[in-house]
Amino acid sequence: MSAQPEPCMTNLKEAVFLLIGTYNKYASVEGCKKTLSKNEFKTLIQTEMPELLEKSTCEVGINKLFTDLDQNGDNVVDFQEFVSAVADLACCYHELCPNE
Ligand SMILES: [Ca+2]
Repeated sequence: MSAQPEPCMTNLKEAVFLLIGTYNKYASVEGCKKTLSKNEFKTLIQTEMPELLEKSTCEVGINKLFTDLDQNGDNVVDFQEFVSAVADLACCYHELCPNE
């Protein structure tokens, strides 16, 4: 599936396509283009969400995060595993930024 914008783009659809496009951008760098290797995952986190990791424990943090996300233990993070983590993250941010 290509992440091409649709004619009737809403904010939510745009967010979904952005999520897909961001995943695909990093997943397509090496090996299987549909999954994130540990290297691709590391680049994604360091580029898109550097605040998730303390600099002093960066490598340890990346490994732990990768292991946590790789739910089926096949040593790659597929899109479903990635989206599941993003959903958890969205819940955290939602708690931090209540709709008042
Ligand atoms: Ca996996």
